[in-house]
Amino acid sequence: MELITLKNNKHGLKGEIAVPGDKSISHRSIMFGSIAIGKTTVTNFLLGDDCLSTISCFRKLGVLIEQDNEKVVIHGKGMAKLQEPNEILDVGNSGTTIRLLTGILAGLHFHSTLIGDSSIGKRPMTRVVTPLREMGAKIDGREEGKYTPLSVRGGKLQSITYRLPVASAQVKSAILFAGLNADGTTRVIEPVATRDHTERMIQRFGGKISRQENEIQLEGGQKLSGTEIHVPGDISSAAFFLVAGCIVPNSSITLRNVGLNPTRTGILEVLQNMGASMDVQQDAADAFEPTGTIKVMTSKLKGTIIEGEIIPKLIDEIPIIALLATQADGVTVIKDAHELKVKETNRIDTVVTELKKLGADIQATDDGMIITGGTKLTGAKVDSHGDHRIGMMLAIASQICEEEIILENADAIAVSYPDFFEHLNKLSI
Ligand code: SPQ
Repeated sequence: MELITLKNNKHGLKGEIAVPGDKSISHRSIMFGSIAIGKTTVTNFLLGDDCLSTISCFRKLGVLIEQDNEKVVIHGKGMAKLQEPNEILDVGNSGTTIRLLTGILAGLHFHSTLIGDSSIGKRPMTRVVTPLREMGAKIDGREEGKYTPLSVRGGKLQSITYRLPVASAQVKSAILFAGLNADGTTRVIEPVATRDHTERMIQRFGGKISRQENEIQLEGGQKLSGTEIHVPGDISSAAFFLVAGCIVPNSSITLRNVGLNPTRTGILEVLQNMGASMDVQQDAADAFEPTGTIKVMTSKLKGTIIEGEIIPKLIDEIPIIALLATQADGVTVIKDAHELKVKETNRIDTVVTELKKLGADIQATDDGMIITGGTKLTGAKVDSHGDHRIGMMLAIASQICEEEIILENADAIAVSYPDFFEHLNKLSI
Protein backbone atom coordinates (compact mmCIF):
# COMPACT_ATOMS: atom_id res chain seq x y z
CA MET A 1 0.00 0.00 0.00
CA GLU A 2 1.20 3.45 -0.94
CA LEU A 3 3.47 5.24 1.51
CA ILE A 4 4.27 8.91 0.95
CA THR A 5 6.34 11.61 2.63
CA LEU A 6 4.74 15.04 3.10
CA LYS A 7 6.60 18.21 4.05
CA ASN A 8 5.22 21.25 5.84
CA ASN A 9 4.17 24.42 4.03
CA LYS A 10 6.21 27.55 4.71
CA HIS A 11 4.55 29.95 2.25
CA GLY A 12 0.79 29.41 2.70
CA LEU A 13 -1.83 27.87 0.43
CA LYS A 14 -3.07 30.29 -2.21
CA GLY A 15 -5.30 30.22 -5.26
CA GLU A 16 -8.53 28.78 -6.57
CA ILE A 17 -9.80 25.25 -7.19
CA ALA A 18 -13.09 23.66 -8.23
CA VAL A 19 -13.65 20.72 -5.91
CA PRO A 20 -14.70 17.44 -7.58
CA GLY A 21 -18.30 16.29 -7.91
CA ASP A 22 -20.30 15.29 -4.84
CA LYS A 23 -19.95 11.60 -3.99
CA SER A 24 -23.46 11.12 -2.57
CA ILE A 25 -25.05 12.83 -5.59
CA SER A 26 -22.84 10.99 -8.11
CA HIS A 27 -23.90 7.59 -6.71
CA ARG A 28 -27.55 8.56 -6.79
CA SER A 29 -27.34 9.91 -10.36
CA ILE A 30 -26.26 6.45 -11.58
CA MET A 31 -28.89 4.67 -9.50
CA PHE A 32 -31.80 6.87 -10.55
CA GLY A 33 -30.55 7.01 -14.15
CA SER A 34 -30.56 3.20 -14.19
CA ILE A 35 -34.08 2.78 -12.84
CA ALA A 36 -35.61 5.65 -14.85
CA ILE A 37 -36.90 5.29 -18.38
CA GLY A 38 -34.84 7.13 -21.02
CA LYS A 39 -31.46 8.77 -21.26
CA THR A 40 -29.83 10.50 -18.30
CA THR A 41 -26.77 12.69 -18.84
CA VAL A 42 -24.59 13.38 -15.83
CA THR A 43 -21.85 16.03 -15.87
CA ASN A 44 -19.15 16.69 -13.25
CA PHE A 45 -19.54 13.06 -12.12
CA LEU A 46 -17.06 12.13 -9.39
CA LEU A 47 -14.42 9.73 -10.72
CA GLY A 48 -13.71 8.40 -7.23
CA ASP A 49 -13.33 4.65 -6.74
CA ASP A 50 -16.63 4.45 -4.81
CA CYS A 51 -18.69 5.96 -7.63
CA LEU A 52 -16.93 3.80 -10.22
CA SER A 53 -18.01 0.77 -8.13
CA THR A 54 -21.61 1.97 -8.47
CA ILE A 55 -21.26 2.17 -12.27
CA SER A 56 -19.74 -1.32 -12.37
CA CYS A 57 -22.61 -2.82 -10.31
CA PHE A 58 -25.30 -1.30 -12.56
CA ARG A 59 -23.52 -2.49 -15.69
CA LYS A 60 -23.65 -6.00 -14.20
CA LEU A 61 -27.40 -5.48 -13.79
CA GLY A 62 -27.64 -4.97 -17.56
CA VAL A 63 -27.70 -1.16 -17.77
CA LEU A 64 -25.87 0.49 -20.66
CA ILE A 65 -23.69 3.21 -19.11
CA GLU A 66 -21.24 5.23 -21.23
CA GLN A 67 -18.52 7.13 -19.44
CA ASP A 68 -16.15 9.74 -20.82
CA ASN A 69 -14.23 11.28 -17.92
CA GLU A 70 -16.71 13.29 -15.81
CA LYS A 71 -19.54 12.89 -18.33
CA VAL A 72 -21.72 9.81 -17.92
CA VAL A 73 -24.69 8.80 -20.07
CA ILE A 74 -27.07 6.19 -18.67
CA HIS A 75 -29.59 4.48 -20.92
CA GLY A 76 -32.26 3.56 -18.39
CA LYS A 77 -35.07 1.15 -19.22
CA GLY A 78 -36.89 1.28 -15.91
CA MET A 79 -36.53 -0.63 -12.64
CA ALA A 80 -38.32 -3.75 -13.94
CA LYS A 81 -35.78 -4.17 -16.76
CA LEU A 82 -32.78 -4.59 -14.47
CA GLN A 83 -31.42 -8.11 -15.08
CA GLU A 84 -30.26 -10.87 -12.76
CA PRO A 85 -26.46 -10.47 -12.60
CA ASN A 86 -24.35 -13.50 -13.46
CA GLU A 87 -21.49 -12.11 -11.38
CA ILE A 88 -21.15 -10.98 -7.79
CA LEU A 89 -21.83 -7.25 -7.28
CA ASP A 90 -18.66 -5.83 -5.71
CA VAL A 91 -19.13 -2.43 -4.04
CA GLY A 92 -15.45 -2.02 -3.10
CA ASN A 93 -15.20 0.39 -0.16
CA SER A 94 -18.60 2.04 -0.66
CA GLY A 95 -21.21 1.88 2.08
CA THR A 96 -23.58 4.07 0.05
CA THR A 97 -23.47 1.67 -2.89
CA ILE A 98 -24.24 -1.47 -0.92
CA ARG A 99 -26.98 0.01 1.24
CA LEU A 100 -28.87 1.86 -1.50
CA LEU A 101 -28.43 -0.94 -4.03
CA THR A 102 -29.87 -3.45 -1.56
CA GLY A 103 -32.96 -1.24 -1.39
CA ILE A 104 -33.31 -1.39 -5.18
CA LEU A 105 -32.67 -5.14 -5.41
CA ALA A 106 -35.22 -5.84 -2.64
CA GLY A 107 -38.10 -5.31 -5.08
CA LEU A 108 -36.71 -7.21 -8.08
CA HIS A 109 -37.62 -10.83 -8.79
CA PHE A 110 -34.13 -12.28 -9.01
CA HIS A 111 -31.14 -13.30 -6.97
CA SER A 112 -27.98 -11.28 -6.41
CA THR A 113 -24.95 -11.40 -4.12
CA LEU A 114 -23.21 -8.28 -2.82
CA ILE A 115 -19.71 -8.05 -1.40
CA GLY A 116 -17.19 -5.32 -0.64
CA ASP A 117 -13.68 -4.90 0.76
CA SER A 118 -12.54 -5.75 4.31
CA SER A 119 -13.90 -2.42 5.64
CA ILE A 120 -17.36 -3.09 4.17
CA GLY A 121 -17.17 -6.55 5.77
CA LYS A 122 -17.14 -4.90 9.21
CA ARG A 123 -19.91 -2.33 8.62
CA PRO A 124 -23.44 -3.08 9.89
CA MET A 125 -26.00 -4.10 7.26
CA THR A 126 -28.81 -4.97 9.71
CA ARG A 127 -29.91 -1.34 9.56
CA VAL A 128 -31.07 -1.84 5.94
CA VAL A 129 -31.78 -5.59 6.07
CA THR A 130 -34.35 -5.24 8.89
CA PRO A 131 -36.72 -2.73 7.21
CA LEU A 132 -36.33 -4.36 3.78
CA ARG A 133 -37.24 -7.76 5.24
CA GLU A 134 -40.27 -6.08 6.85
CA MET A 135 -41.29 -4.95 3.37
CA GLY A 136 -41.08 -8.55 2.12
CA ALA A 137 -37.56 -8.97 0.69
CA LYS A 138 -35.58 -12.14 1.37
CA ILE A 139 -32.11 -11.07 2.40
CA ASP A 140 -29.46 -13.17 4.05
CA GLY A 141 -25.86 -12.58 5.01
CA ARG A 142 -23.14 -13.47 7.46
CA GLU A 143 -24.38 -13.53 11.09
CA GLU A 144 -28.02 -13.60 9.95
CA GLY A 145 -27.73 -10.63 7.67
CA LYS A 146 -25.64 -8.42 9.88
CA TYR A 147 -22.60 -8.42 7.56
CA THR A 148 -21.58 -9.03 3.95
CA PRO A 149 -21.66 -11.04 1.77
CA LEU A 150 -25.36 -10.29 1.37
CA SER A 151 -27.62 -12.47 -0.71
CA VAL A 152 -30.80 -10.81 -1.94
CA ARG A 153 -33.81 -12.52 -3.47
CA GLY A 154 -36.18 -9.69 -4.18
CA GLY A 155 -39.89 -9.87 -4.77
CA LYS A 156 -43.21 -8.18 -4.24
CA LEU A 157 -42.91 -5.52 -1.56
CA GLN A 158 -45.39 -3.96 0.85
CA SER A 159 -45.01 -0.37 1.92
CA ILE A 160 -44.11 0.31 5.55
CA THR A 161 -44.01 3.11 8.06
CA TYR A 162 -40.52 3.02 9.49
CA ARG A 163 -39.05 5.08 12.29
CA LEU A 164 -35.27 5.15 11.72
CA PRO A 165 -33.42 3.98 14.84
CA VAL A 166 -30.33 5.96 13.71
CA ALA A 167 -30.09 9.19 11.71
CA SER A 168 -28.89 7.69 8.42
CA ALA A 169 -29.44 8.95 4.88
CA GLN A 170 -28.36 5.55 3.59
CA VAL A 171 -31.07 3.68 5.49
CA LYS A 172 -33.68 6.29 4.56
CA SER A 173 -32.65 6.06 0.90
CA ALA A 174 -32.65 2.23 0.82
CA ILE A 175 -36.24 2.24 2.11
CA LEU A 176 -37.29 4.94 -0.38
CA PHE A 177 -35.80 2.97 -3.30
CA ALA A 178 -37.69 -0.12 -2.12
CA GLY A 179 -40.78 2.04 -1.60
CA LEU A 180 -40.76 2.99 -5.29
CA ASN A 181 -41.41 -0.69 -5.98
CA ALA A 182 -43.86 -1.37 -3.14
CA ASP A 183 -47.66 -1.37 -2.96
CA GLY A 184 -49.03 1.69 -1.15
CA THR A 185 -47.42 4.64 0.64
CA THR A 186 -44.05 4.23 2.30
CA ARG A 187 -43.35 6.50 5.25
CA VAL A 188 -39.92 7.08 6.79
CA ILE A 189 -39.57 9.05 10.02
CA GLU A 190 -36.11 10.45 10.77
CA PRO A 191 -34.97 11.18 14.35
CA VAL A 192 -32.97 14.12 12.94
CA ALA A 193 -32.91 15.41 9.35
CA THR A 194 -30.21 13.77 7.22
CA ARG A 195 -28.91 14.62 3.73
CA ASP A 196 -31.86 14.83 1.35
CA HIS A 197 -30.22 14.12 -2.03
CA THR A 198 -32.43 11.08 -2.67
CA GLU A 199 -35.61 13.09 -2.14
CA ARG A 200 -34.38 15.92 -4.39
CA MET A 201 -33.38 13.46 -7.08
CA ILE A 202 -36.74 11.65 -7.07
CA GLN A 203 -38.30 15.01 -7.92
CA ARG A 204 -35.64 15.76 -10.53
CA PHE A 205 -36.53 12.47 -12.27
CA GLY A 206 -40.21 13.46 -12.30
CA GLY A 207 -41.32 11.54 -9.20
CA LYS A 208 -43.42 12.74 -6.26
CA ILE A 209 -42.26 12.73 -2.66
CA SER A 210 -43.35 14.85 0.27
CA ARG A 211 -42.07 15.77 3.69
CA GLN A 212 -43.86 17.01 6.80
CA GLU A 213 -41.50 17.77 9.64
CA ASN A 214 -39.41 14.61 9.96
CA GLU A 215 -41.77 12.28 8.06
CA ILE A 216 -41.17 11.53 4.38
CA GLN A 217 -43.93 9.97 2.23
CA LEU A 218 -43.61 8.23 -1.11
CA GLU A 219 -46.20 6.44 -3.30
CA GLY A 220 -45.15 3.09 -4.76
CA GLY A 221 -45.34 2.26 -8.46
CA GLN A 222 -44.08 5.63 -9.73
CA LYS A 223 -42.31 5.74 -13.07
CA LEU A 224 -39.25 7.98 -13.31
CA SER A 225 -37.95 9.60 -16.51
CA GLY A 226 -34.35 10.21 -17.59
CA THR A 227 -33.02 13.73 -17.09
CA GLU A 228 -29.87 15.89 -16.92
CA ILE A 229 -27.85 16.16 -13.75
CA HIS A 230 -24.95 18.53 -13.14
CA VAL A 231 -23.27 17.28 -9.97
CA PRO A 232 -22.23 20.12 -7.62
CA GLY A 233 -18.80 20.04 -5.97
CA ASP A 234 -18.59 17.96 -2.80
CA ILE A 235 -18.62 20.07 0.37
CA SER A 236 -17.13 17.07 2.21
CA SER A 237 -14.08 17.31 -0.11
CA ALA A 238 -14.05 21.12 0.06
CA ALA A 239 -13.89 20.78 3.86
CA PHE A 240 -10.23 19.69 3.72
CA PHE A 241 -9.21 22.90 1.95
CA LEU A 242 -11.55 25.07 4.04
CA VAL A 243 -9.70 23.87 7.13
CA ALA A 244 -6.29 24.10 5.41
CA GLY A 245 -7.06 27.71 4.48
CA CYS A 246 -7.81 28.52 8.14
CA ILE A 247 -4.86 26.77 9.79
CA VAL A 248 -1.92 27.11 7.37
CA PRO A 249 -0.30 30.54 7.95
CA ASN A 250 -0.50 33.07 5.04
CA SER A 251 -3.27 31.22 3.20
CA SER A 252 -6.10 32.46 1.04
CA ILE A 253 -8.14 29.87 -0.88
CA THR A 254 -11.19 30.16 -3.14
CA LEU A 255 -13.33 27.07 -3.72
CA ARG A 256 -15.80 27.20 -6.61
CA ASN A 257 -18.96 25.18 -7.35
CA VAL A 258 -19.29 23.89 -3.78
CA GLY A 259 -22.57 22.12 -2.98
CA LEU A 260 -24.46 24.17 -0.36
CA ASN A 261 -27.38 21.85 0.34
CA PRO A 262 -28.45 22.89 3.89
CA THR A 263 -28.42 19.25 5.03
CA ARG A 264 -24.65 19.21 4.37
CA THR A 265 -23.38 22.62 5.48
CA GLY A 266 -22.71 21.92 9.18
CA ILE A 267 -18.98 22.51 8.58
CA LEU A 268 -19.71 26.12 7.58
CA GLU A 269 -21.66 26.72 10.81
CA VAL A 270 -18.77 25.29 12.81
CA LEU A 271 -16.19 27.39 10.97
CA GLN A 272 -18.28 30.50 11.63
CA ASN A 273 -18.68 29.64 15.33
CA MET A 274 -14.93 29.09 15.64
CA GLY A 275 -14.21 32.51 14.14
CA ALA A 276 -12.99 31.57 10.64
CA SER A 277 -12.36 34.37 8.10
CA MET A 278 -14.70 33.07 5.44
CA ASP A 279 -17.02 34.41 2.77
CA VAL A 280 -19.79 32.33 1.18
CA GLN A 281 -21.50 33.52 -2.03
CA GLN A 282 -24.42 31.41 -3.22
CA ASP A 283 -24.74 30.95 -7.01
CA ALA A 284 -28.01 31.79 -8.75
CA ALA A 285 -30.75 29.63 -7.20
CA ASP A 286 -31.17 26.15 -8.65
CA ALA A 287 -34.16 24.08 -7.61
CA PHE A 288 -32.09 20.88 -7.70
CA GLU A 289 -29.03 21.43 -5.46
CA PRO A 290 -27.72 24.89 -4.38
CA THR A 291 -24.03 25.73 -5.00
CA GLY A 292 -21.68 28.62 -4.30
CA THR A 293 -18.15 29.98 -3.98
CA ILE A 294 -16.35 29.97 -0.64
CA LYS A 295 -13.27 32.05 0.18
CA VAL A 296 -11.29 31.29 3.30
CA MET A 297 -8.20 32.84 4.89
CA THR A 298 -5.83 32.06 7.75
CA SER A 299 -7.82 32.67 10.91
CA LYS A 300 -7.58 33.01 14.65
CA LEU A 301 -9.87 30.27 15.94
CA LYS A 302 -11.60 29.45 19.20
CA GLY A 303 -12.89 26.11 20.52
CA THR A 304 -16.58 25.17 20.30
CA ILE A 305 -19.16 22.52 21.19
CA ILE A 306 -20.56 20.39 18.37
CA GLU A 307 -23.57 18.25 19.29
CA GLY A 308 -27.20 17.33 18.56
CA GLU A 309 -29.02 18.04 15.30
CA ILE A 310 -25.97 19.44 13.51
CA ILE A 311 -24.12 16.09 13.66
CA PRO A 312 -25.67 14.47 10.51
CA LYS A 313 -24.93 17.72 8.63
CA LEU A 314 -21.19 17.29 9.21
CA ILE A 315 -20.69 13.64 10.14
CA ASP A 316 -18.08 13.04 7.40
CA GLU A 317 -16.24 16.27 8.26
CA ILE A 318 -15.51 15.35 11.88
CA PRO A 319 -11.97 14.03 11.16
CA ILE A 320 -10.93 17.34 9.59
CA ILE A 321 -12.82 19.37 12.24
CA ALA A 322 -10.77 17.51 14.86
CA LEU A 323 -7.58 18.75 13.17
CA LEU A 324 -9.03 22.29 13.03
CA ALA A 325 -9.75 22.11 16.77
CA THR A 326 -6.09 21.28 17.54
CA GLN A 327 -5.25 24.77 16.23
CA ALA A 328 -8.01 26.71 18.04
CA ASP A 329 -7.71 28.46 21.39
CA GLY A 330 -9.49 26.49 24.12
CA VAL A 331 -11.40 23.23 24.14
CA THR A 332 -13.61 21.72 21.43
CA VAL A 333 -16.10 19.03 22.42
CA ILE A 334 -17.76 16.76 19.84
CA LYS A 335 -20.75 14.76 21.15
CA ASP A 336 -23.63 12.62 19.79
CA ALA A 337 -21.44 11.19 17.04
CA HIS A 338 -21.59 7.43 17.83
CA GLU A 339 -22.13 6.84 14.11
CA LEU A 340 -18.43 7.60 13.56
CA LYS A 341 -17.72 4.11 14.90
CA VAL A 342 -19.32 2.40 11.88
CA LYS A 343 -17.76 4.35 9.01
CA GLU A 344 -14.89 3.14 6.77
CA THR A 345 -12.97 2.85 10.06
CA ASN A 346 -14.00 3.55 13.63
CA ARG A 347 -13.35 7.26 13.09
CA ILE A 348 -13.30 8.08 16.81
CA ASP A 349 -10.39 5.65 17.25
CA THR A 350 -8.53 6.44 14.06
CA VAL A 351 -8.76 10.23 14.41
CA VAL A 352 -7.63 10.14 18.06
CA THR A 353 -4.83 7.59 17.47
CA GLU A 354 -3.36 9.37 14.47
CA LEU A 355 -3.62 12.94 15.80
CA LYS A 356 -2.02 11.80 19.08
CA LYS A 357 0.97 10.53 17.08
CA LEU A 358 1.38 14.13 15.84
CA GLY A 359 1.30 15.47 19.41
CA ALA A 360 -2.33 16.66 19.57
CA ASP A 361 -4.12 16.88 22.91
CA ILE A 362 -7.19 14.78 22.05
CA GLN A 363 -9.23 12.22 23.94
CA ALA A 364 -11.84 9.77 22.72
CA THR A 365 -15.24 9.67 24.39
CA ASP A 366 -18.04 7.17 23.84
CA ASP A 367 -19.80 9.42 21.31
CA GLY A 368 -17.10 11.78 20.08
CA MET A 369 -13.91 13.45 21.26
CA ILE A 370 -12.50 16.30 23.34
CA ILE A 371 -9.69 18.37 21.87
CA THR A 372 -7.63 20.99 23.65
CA GLY A 373 -6.29 23.35 21.01
CA GLY A 374 -3.24 25.50 20.57
CA THR A 375 -0.82 22.57 20.09
CA LYS A 376 2.16 22.56 17.76
CA LEU A 377 2.07 19.35 15.74
CA THR A 378 5.24 17.32 15.18
CA GLY A 379 6.20 14.88 12.44
CA ALA A 380 5.50 11.14 12.72
CA LYS A 381 4.67 8.03 10.72
CA VAL A 382 0.87 8.01 10.43
CA ASP A 383 -1.67 5.74 8.75
CA SER A 384 -4.95 6.34 6.90
CA HIS A 385 -6.03 2.82 7.96
CA GLY A 386 -7.50 2.59 4.46
CA ASP A 387 -9.97 5.43 5.23
CA HIS A 388 -9.97 8.24 2.64
CA ARG A 389 -11.09 10.92 5.08
CA ILE A 390 -8.41 10.00 7.65
CA GLY A 391 -5.79 10.04 4.86
CA MET A 392 -6.80 13.54 3.68
CA MET A 393 -7.00 14.89 7.24
CA LEU A 394 -3.42 13.70 7.87
CA ALA A 395 -2.20 15.13 4.56
CA ILE A 396 -3.62 18.54 5.56
CA ALA A 397 -2.04 18.14 9.03
CA SER A 398 1.35 17.67 7.34
CA GLN A 399 1.12 21.27 6.11
CA ILE A 400 1.51 22.61 9.65
CA CYS A 401 3.67 19.88 11.25
CA GLU A 402 7.12 20.97 12.39
CA GLU A 403 8.78 17.98 10.67
CA GLU A 404 7.76 15.88 7.69
CA ILE A 405 5.21 13.11 8.07
CA ILE A 406 5.12 9.69 6.44
CA LEU A 407 1.60 8.68 5.45
CA GLU A 408 0.84 4.98 5.03
CA ASN A 409 -2.03 3.77 2.85
CA ALA A 410 -2.36 7.13 1.12
CA ASP A 411 -4.00 5.47 -1.91
CA ALA A 412 -7.32 5.26 0.03
CA ILE A 413 -7.81 8.96 -0.82
CA ALA A 414 -8.84 7.99 -4.37
CA VAL A 415 -12.15 6.69 -2.95
CA SER A 416 -13.59 10.22 -2.90
CA TYR A 417 -10.93 12.68 -4.13
CA PRO A 418 -8.57 11.27 -6.77
CA ASP A 419 -7.17 14.78 -7.56
CA PHE A 420 -6.54 15.66 -3.92
CA PHE A 421 -2.71 15.88 -4.13
CA GLU A 422 -2.88 17.66 -7.48
CA HIS A 423 -5.10 20.33 -5.88
CA LEU A 424 -2.87 20.55 -2.80
CA ASN A 425 0.17 21.06 -5.04
CA LYS A 426 -1.65 23.66 -7.14
CA LEU A 427 -2.44 25.70 -4.01
CA SER A 428 1.11 25.29 -2.68
CA ILE A 429 2.82 27.03 -5.62
O1 SPQ B 1 -20.47 5.52 1.30
P1 SPQ B 1 -19.79 5.49 2.62
O2 SPQ B 1 -18.62 4.56 2.58
O3 SPQ B 1 -20.70 5.18 3.77
O4 SPQ B 1 -19.20 6.97 2.84
C1 SPQ B 1 -19.26 7.97 3.88
C2 SPQ B 1 -17.98 8.87 3.67
O5 SPQ B 1 -17.29 9.27 4.61
O6 SPQ B 1 -17.74 9.18 2.51
C3 SPQ B 1 -19.32 7.41 5.31
F1 SPQ B 1 -18.35 6.72 5.68
O7 SPQ B 1 -20.36 8.87 3.68
C4 SPQ B 1 -21.74 8.55 3.90
C5 SPQ B 1 -22.28 9.40 5.05
O8 SPQ B 1 -21.56 9.22 6.24
C6 SPQ B 1 -22.49 8.85 2.64
C7 SPQ B 1 -23.97 8.97 2.82
C8 SPQ B 1 -24.86 8.98 1.64
O9 SPQ B 1 -24.39 9.24 0.51
O10 SPQ B 1 -26.07 8.75 1.83
C9 SPQ B 1 -24.55 9.13 4.06
C10 SPQ B 1 -23.76 9.10 5.31
O11 SPQ B 1 -23.88 7.83 5.92
P2 SPQ B 1 -25.12 7.43 6.87
O12 SPQ B 1 -24.74 6.08 7.41
O13 SPQ B 1 -25.15 8.47 7.92
O14 SPQ B 1 -26.32 7.38 6.08
